[in-house]
Amino acid sequence: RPIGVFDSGVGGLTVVNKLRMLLPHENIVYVGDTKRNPYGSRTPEEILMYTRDILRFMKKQQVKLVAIGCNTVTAVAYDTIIHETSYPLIGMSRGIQTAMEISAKKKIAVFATKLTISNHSHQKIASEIDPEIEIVEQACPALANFIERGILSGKAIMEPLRTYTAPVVASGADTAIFGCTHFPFIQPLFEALCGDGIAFVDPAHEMALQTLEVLKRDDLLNHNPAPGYLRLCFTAEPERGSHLAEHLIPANEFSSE
Ligand code: DGN
Repeated sequence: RPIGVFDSGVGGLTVVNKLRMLLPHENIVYVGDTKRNPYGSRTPEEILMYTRDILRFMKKQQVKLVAIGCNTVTAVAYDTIIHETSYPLIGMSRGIQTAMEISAKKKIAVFATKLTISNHSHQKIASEIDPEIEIVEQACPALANFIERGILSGKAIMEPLRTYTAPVVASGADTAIFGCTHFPFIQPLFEALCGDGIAFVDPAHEMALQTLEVLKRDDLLNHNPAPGYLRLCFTAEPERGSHLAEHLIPANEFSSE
């Protein structure tokens, strides 16, 4: 049985990449909701509805676990849908703990969609663990659309990125977390603008580790020695999505069913 991963578009492929590095024998069914993205400017009610649609599809695929490759869904829908699935559901919220471990100044920036930021989800988790932690929240509404169009460098994307990174650099944060799964695809741009003073955390890494833990715990690991397949599904323009995915998934890792 496969693992399901989904996102509003191609962003969740950063999660797929981490999963395939750590769990190369697992089969993966990926859903990119290209028909309804970006999720970042939707309402929580809409996100919940889209998530339920995708989870119905995942159930038909007989998934053994779903990894939510989207921070926006994790922020606004996870607490509800966790009660509605018969298989384990992994969200993206663990990465903030890693960021807290590495931030000497206890000042962490979160780059995310508008909806994730207005939900303050990173802030809530962090201050429960350490009330003294300071979270610098930065919405980046323009970025996901560029990445969906395959634009990962150049003046057009650098301009809004400069606007988003400037206040974070000025804040003195020493650590930043990618609060949107699209952003690790442009990590070099973030790093170029933020300089050496800010270390970046990609929560997809923690998510992959957590997936491994849960698969082991529930005795769900795939012991077949062959490389797992990756099946990509997009709710609109599937050819464009698959074509873009080929560029976003390391070449030697790419094999779809
Ligand atoms: N990639 C998604 C996230 O992690 O929040 C959402 C991107 C979007 O739809 N704007």
